[in-house]
Parts: sequence; C-alpha cells; structure tokens
Amino acid sequence: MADNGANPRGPRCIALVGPFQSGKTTLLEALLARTNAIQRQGTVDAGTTVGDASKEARHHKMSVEVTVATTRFMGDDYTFLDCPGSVEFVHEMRAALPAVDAAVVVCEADERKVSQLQLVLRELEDLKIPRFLFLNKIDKADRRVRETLKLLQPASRARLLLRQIPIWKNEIITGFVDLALERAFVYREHVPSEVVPLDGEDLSREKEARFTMLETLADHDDELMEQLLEDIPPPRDKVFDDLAKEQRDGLICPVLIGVATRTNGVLRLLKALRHETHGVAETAKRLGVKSGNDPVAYVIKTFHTAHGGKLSVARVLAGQVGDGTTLNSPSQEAGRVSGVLKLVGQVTEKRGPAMAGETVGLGKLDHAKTGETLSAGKKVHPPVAEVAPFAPVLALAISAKDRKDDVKLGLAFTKLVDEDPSLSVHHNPETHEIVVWGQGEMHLRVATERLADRFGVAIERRTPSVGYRETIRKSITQRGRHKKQSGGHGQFGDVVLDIKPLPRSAGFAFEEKITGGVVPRNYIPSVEEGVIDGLKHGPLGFPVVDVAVALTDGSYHAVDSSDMAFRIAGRIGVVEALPQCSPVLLEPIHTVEIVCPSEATAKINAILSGRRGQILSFDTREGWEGWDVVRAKMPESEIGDLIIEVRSATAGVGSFTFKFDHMAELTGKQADQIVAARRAAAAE
Ligand SMILES: Nc1nc2c(ncn2[C@@H]2O[C@H](COP(=O)(O)OP(=O)(O)OP(=O)(O)O)[C@@H](O)[C@H]2O)c(=O)[nH]1
Ligand SMILES: [Mg+2]
Repeated sequence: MADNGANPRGPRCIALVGPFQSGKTTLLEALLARTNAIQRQGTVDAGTTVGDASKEARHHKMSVEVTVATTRFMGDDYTFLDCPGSVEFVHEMRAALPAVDAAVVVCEADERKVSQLQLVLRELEDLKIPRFLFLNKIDKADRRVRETLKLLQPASRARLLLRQIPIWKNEIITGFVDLALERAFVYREHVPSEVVPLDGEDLSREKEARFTMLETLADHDDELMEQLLEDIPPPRDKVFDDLAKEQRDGLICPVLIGVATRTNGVLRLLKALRHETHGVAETAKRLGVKSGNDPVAYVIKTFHTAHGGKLSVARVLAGQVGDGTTLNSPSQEAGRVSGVLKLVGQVTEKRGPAMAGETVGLGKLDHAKTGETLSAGKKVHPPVAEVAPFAPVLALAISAKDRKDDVKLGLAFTKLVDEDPSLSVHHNPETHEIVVWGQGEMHLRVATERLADRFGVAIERRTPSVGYRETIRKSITQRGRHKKQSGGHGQFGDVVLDIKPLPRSAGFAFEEKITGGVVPRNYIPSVEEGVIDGLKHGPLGFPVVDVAVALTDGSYHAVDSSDMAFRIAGRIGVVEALPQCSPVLLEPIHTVEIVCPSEATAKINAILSGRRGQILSFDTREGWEGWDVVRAKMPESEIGDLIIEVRSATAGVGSFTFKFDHMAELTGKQADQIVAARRAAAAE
C-alpha cells in the first residue's frame, strides 16, 4: 500500500482509553501536534490541552468527559475520542466505544493500575474492538519492557505482543526498535524520531525479540510456523498482514511504546493505525449495519452548548448525514440536523454533509440521547448497541440555596442527566430532598460544579437521609377524644383504639369492630385517616410501620360530631398511645454485592465487618479471573459512603450493587443518637 494519498478504508474513529492518568489526553495532544491540527503541543499541567478544556476538567486536572478531535494524517481523517480514565466517568467511555474502529489503550508500567487496565480491556474484548496497547511514560521506565508485559498480561485475554523494544543508554531509554519494520529510531523531542543504524547489542536484542514476536504470530499461522522452523525469513508484508489479522481477530494486542509528553513513538502509532486498523465498513459489519444510502449514525455523546443549543457527536455508519436530514431514534424523532460540525475539542467548524465513517457534531437534535442509533430510512434502524450505565453508588442531597432557584435547578438537572445518564435524580417526598445519585465523590462534585458554573444555580449539599422507620413492641387500648366547645357549633369525636404490633414488613392494618352504631358508619373512614395521620411521625420522629389498629368503641354527638372531629380523635388516640407501646427504631438493611480483585478480598471483608455488615458468602466472580464477589447484609446508613472505602482498598476498581432486603430493629447508643439527631433537626 502506498504511503501517500487516501487510504481506501476512509475516515477512522479511534478511542483513547486506559487507566486513570496514564496520559491519554497528553497523547491526544501529541497526535494533534504531530498531524499539525494544532501549532503547539499543550500540557495537562499547564491547562493548555485540547482535551480537558472544560472548567471542571482543568480544575481537577483530569478528564471528566470524552473529548472529540478530528485530524488528518496522510490523506485520511482520524477522529480521536479521548476518554476519561477515572472509573467514576466510565460511562462516558462505555457509551463512546461501540462505534469505534479500534482503541489505543494507554497504560504505564504500574502494578497498581493493572486491575483498571483489565476493566478497560474487558469492555473492548466484549465489544470485539481491535486494540493497541501504548505503553506510555517510557521516559520514567525503571524496568525492562518485557517484565512490564508480564505484569500487564493477566489484564488481557488476548496475548500482549511486544512490537517495539526500547534502546537503553545509561539506564535511560533513548529510542526504540520497531520489530516489524526492523528499524531503529532515536527519540527527538517534539519532532519525528530519527532512523539510526541497527547494530551491535541492539541488533542481537532485536533478533531475539523479533523471534519471540514471530513465534507468537505463528501460533495462529501454520505457514509462518514452518518458515520459522526452516529458518526462512518471512517476508515483511506477511508479518504486517499477520499482525493486522490476528489483532482484528482478537488474538493479539500489539504493544507500542512512547512518551506522549515529548511526542515520542507517536508517528509510529499513527502509522500502525493507518495500516492496521480497518475502516467503517468492517465496523458497520460488526454492528450489523448494512451499507447503503439510508443514513445510520451512532450517538457517541450529547451535550448542551452555552449558546448553540444541543450538540450530538455522532459517527455516521452508513449513508450520508447533512444539514436538514431528519433522524429518528428507535423511540422517537430525534430531530432535524441543523449544522454539521468538525470538532477539535471545543473548536468547531461548519462543514458539509458527513459521509459514512466520519465522526461529526450534529446540531439541534433535541431528542437524541447518548448511545442511541439514529437513522433516516423508511424503517427505523434497530440499536447497534445498548449501553446501560452502571448502578449508582453514592448519593447526595441537594437543594437550591435560594428557594426561587428551584425551577432552574430542576431544569438544569434535566439537562445534566440528559448529557450524563450515569447520573440520576430522585425526589424523596417524605423528606422533600432532591437526591442525586452518581458514580462516586468526584462524579457528584463535578455535577454540582456544573450546576453552579453552567446553569448558575447555587446549591447546598447534604448527606441524604436514611430511610429509618419505627414500630412498637407492646399492645395497648387507648381512647382518643376530641371535644371543643366554642361559640355555636362544637366539635366532638370519641374513639377507642386497640393498637398492636404486626410482624416485620406487614405494614399497616386498620379494622373496625363497632357494634350498635356507637361510632356512625360514615365517620369510620375519617377515623382511619386520623390514625394514618398519627402514624406519620412516631414518638421517635419517624414514620410508624407494622402496626394494626382496630376501632373498638367510641361515642358521638348528634350535632357536634363531624368527619374532621373524628379524624382528629383518631389521630389523638394514636399519638397518645404510641409512646406507651415501647417504640423501637427500624433501620433498612440491604443485601450488598461487592466485586473486587481477589487480593483485596480480605480488606473488603474487614471493611464490611467494620460497618456492621453480616457476610453471607464469598465466591470467585464468574467469568472474571482473579476477582471475587462478596455478599453481605448491611445497614443502609453504612452503605452511604461505602464506595469510598471500597475504592481505596481496590486501587479504584472495586464496586458494588445493593438491594433493599428488610427492616431491622436498632436499639442502644446508635439508635439514641439517630433519634437525638432527628429531634435536633426538627427543632431547627
Ligand atoms: N513522564 C511522563 N509523564 C507523562 C507522559 N504522558 C503524560 N504524562 C503526565 O501524566 C499526567 C496525566 O496525564 P493526562 O494526559 O492527563 O492523563 P489521562 O490519561 O488523560 O488522565 P485521565 O483522563 O484523567 O485518566 C500528567 O501530569 C502528564 O503530564 C509521559 O509520556 N511521560
Ligand atoms: Mg485525560
């Protein structure tokens, strides 16, 4: 294939993924600089990169969303999707992945990040996306690359295949040998590496490493195996073909090395992408999209711009999408495209219609959602992928500082959740709290910063209330009497109630046992309403559950009795009775399922025990080598910030899901504290 002119595979879409802080945003910068999309390579530390341009990303010096940038290399367009590495923003990456042709997994030689690498590789393996590993920060390497590979291999199902080896001089890596090309390069800062003669010790190391590479390739190619056995040097083209094919088949993951901050190894990476990644035709096939004239596009992400309304980043998988194209999602009309944009981070440029393979911004698709498949044919195209966000793990109660901002807050949340479906918002009618659920502390922090910065809503944050209840342990018979004589009409209601505890989770039962019409029939529903009123706030301050109340007796007055009077009487009866019924606090207990790398299981068990957890089981996690799953029953109050401890015990990769199980009695000091806190809050 000639190295000039457009490649028949057309525009590519490539994801940059990998563990937290491995250098993805820096690599994007290097790729853009090397392809002259930008004049100077910015740095994350100085806050001058194309990626991470949002205020929140700059502030925290980490990616909090996908950055999309299109550039041109040797006649072809490449759109890079720089994905956040933090597990808290993983939904951004997961939603971006389905429609890419390949991924560059940026990683470093750090054993603490192997589990994170495994999580990323799994997503790619499951989606059958070809991938390169870019072993970055090789300027800081203090061990042999081959040792690093051994360290990283357990994270990958595909064989990691070293394609480049470093050239060491005085314990520093000064360049590399490309084993497929059999050529040596010396790094130069911010300019392409220089080809140097391959000789001496480097040559013998190259021979050995190349042989290992070929042997791995030959595992899946009998012809190559024969050539190796017979000592026939395989033609270079064959080696390249094998590399590309075995990578696409998911058998190998080639490993390239470099230094993103200095643009080292970046040109070779671009060339590997050019020669070895397929274009949209293969990707469309993988996704079940038939080529043709009917437009089909996958929405990588959507966001609300400050001035221009909604913008959706989409990859066109078939047909052509231009200004005025009306696109449909499987559920509704997504909108009519108004403006097709080329994106280089936050810099946008109007352009003509987008062809199959291109990744562009589409303006004004008001109803498009992240992860949706849009189409414009006679029949709506089925979704090419469905990416459900992971269940949220951390909650925060929020209110507008100023009550008059309530409506604004509601609208802002609608937009935030539209952009980021891994965030969810619930209204707790009992406590009147707005509770935001997210993927971790930083995720929630960024969400609240966006509320302030982008939507101008100042907010207050609180720990969300736990769903405590109370119940009674003793039965009682209690009279409830309401009598008021004021001027003309008086008020009179009189009831006798039998109150008794019910088994756990039985809820509430009301029964009437009136004989002889001592309480007229038509007032009985009001008595029940009054009883329910009285149970809303028990003597400990919480809703009362698991009680049965029977109306057994009472009296009425022909003139002064009314619905309201009997309702009040019912309430008085309950309110006076409950404190004498030995009230007790109930706390919600959930079943929690924690997943973690096996080496962290002991720590997780300790965390659970420390949080009043009752461990039910631990097993190996099915389909996840080197991972365990621990199940436990745990009080809701202890789950609140559990994720923070779980993450710190598992280098960020542990996670959990939980489900309500039952309510359990809570007594003693802990219960006293909860009741006292409730009283203090009520007195405020
Ligand atoms: N020494 C060295 N440092 C690097 C290299 N590449 C990136 N860094 C530094 O690593 C840190 C993280 O870089 P980023 O580019 O933000 O990493 P990232 O993978 O995009 O981070 P997240 O998106 O937050 O996961 C920054 O301080 C970079 O300057 C490299 O090749 N060598
Ligand atoms: Mg980044």
